[in-house]
Amino acid sequence: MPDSSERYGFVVVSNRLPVDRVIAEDGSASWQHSPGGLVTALEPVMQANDGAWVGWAGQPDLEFEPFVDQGISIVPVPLSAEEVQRYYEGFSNDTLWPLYHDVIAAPTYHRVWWEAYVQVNQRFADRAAEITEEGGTIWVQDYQLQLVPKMLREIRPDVTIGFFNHIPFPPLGIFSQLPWRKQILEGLLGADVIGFQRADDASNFSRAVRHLLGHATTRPYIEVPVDDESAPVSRRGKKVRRVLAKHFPISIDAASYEELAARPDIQARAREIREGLGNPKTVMLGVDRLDYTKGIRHRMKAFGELLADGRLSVEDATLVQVASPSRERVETYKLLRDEIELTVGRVNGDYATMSHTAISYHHHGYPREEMVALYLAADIMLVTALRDGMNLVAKEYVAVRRDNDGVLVLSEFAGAADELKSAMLINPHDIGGMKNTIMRAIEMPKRDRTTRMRALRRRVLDNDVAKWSASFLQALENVRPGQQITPAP
Ligand code: GDG
Repeated sequence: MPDSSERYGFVVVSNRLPVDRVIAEDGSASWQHSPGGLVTALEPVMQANDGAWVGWAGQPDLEFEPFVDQGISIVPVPLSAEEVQRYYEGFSNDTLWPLYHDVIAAPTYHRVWWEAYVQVNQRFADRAAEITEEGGTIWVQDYQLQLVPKMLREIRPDVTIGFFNHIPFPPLGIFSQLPWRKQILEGLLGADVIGFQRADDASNFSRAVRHLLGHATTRPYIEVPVDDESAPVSRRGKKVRRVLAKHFPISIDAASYEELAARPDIQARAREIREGLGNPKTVMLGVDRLDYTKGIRHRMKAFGELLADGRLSVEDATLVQVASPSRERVETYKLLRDEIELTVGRVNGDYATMSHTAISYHHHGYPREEMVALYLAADIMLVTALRDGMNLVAKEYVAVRRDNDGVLVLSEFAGAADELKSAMLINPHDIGGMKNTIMRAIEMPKRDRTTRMRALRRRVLDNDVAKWSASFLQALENVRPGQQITPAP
């Protein structure tokens, strides 16, 4: 166990720690790894760097000493039940999340939520500042902690600060709704490097900074005015600090997915899944957290209409939908679950037979082995997000398809669409277009499937999560405070 005065050269800060506390039936407590995009992405980096991870353990009022889990020092930030409700469920998941995802659901603005957000961000910043060694590097993750970079810089000007936004950054017209828009921008600008998923996110951010704060930007840099006499002088004659705001598309640990996909027991499980579904000609799959951004209803509507039109029958095609439970205490998510389950019930009620179901719906989380078996069992992967920072599911599906088969239907509103151009790209709002694309995917000749999947695989295997973190950390190393500003030509 690390003692509480231990210092680390590399510290990751995120809302959630990469562990869950589980209580067994006999009442004993233990720690378990938790799934999710961020954990999947950062675990290998942390293990390789012997780093510390600062975050919340997922339960209110849980205080414990730091401990080491799979080579990562786990450093807790406790939250009270009221803070969880205001900072996390409220401001993070009911204000920022819908605002940053194109207001698909209406964001709620509450001043007490904002106050809790400020207070909790300060606690994360203080904890990270306490455990980071002189001249160390701190990498802050995601929208729950956008004020942390500025707070850190105020306490620890010696450290290098990175921030990565896993979700989209909205266009100015939408971002401007936020009553605390300036504070958020200033909070982020405390970082040396601000990473986004897509180039569009980075330009949305720079535009917001120009319009709302009036700072000069020369892509990909932002010039933040500072008081520091030793700071370099900008073209406008001001002392400035230069912040890099750029896209670093996140990825997956592709090799580990390939390994799982090569395992005979997992391949056998994939066959068993198909048999369990009554061996339809085509198995289609959706895997998402149960979230309104993921377009689950749009996908079900398209599939239901294909059955209604008689273009598909349940012997031809089954849709397997894994909707892992998410944010169940937030009202919008409760309503969404009801709507989705109503749709599943209707479609199955209308079209399922005694031997074939239409939508095989699972409101569960599964072990990764089972997810890989599902990917292998699926002829068509449906990623129909209305807005998504990246979408790792799309990349995971591609990584496991060592057979170069399978078709990825991918929303152009997912960050992954910028890279995975050989997928069948769709606009999920266009239900007619989505139906036609699904039919084209079902009917696609093997040769075309192989050509597309080969290209997709090359992209994902060559750009894995190790490359993502290496390029972000390289950028951090390059942009230290006090660097000269290169004059524009
Ligand atoms: C955010 C951004 C961005 C899901 N259900 C189970 C399970 N999962 C895993 C998937 C995948 C991950 O969770 C989900 O990642 P996504 O990228 O699809 O989506 P978000 O959770 O919304 O993640 C997103 C990401 O951050 C990373 O930056 O791409 O845009 O919204 O890895 O496989 N894993 C297991 N059982 C499940 O039931 N084991």
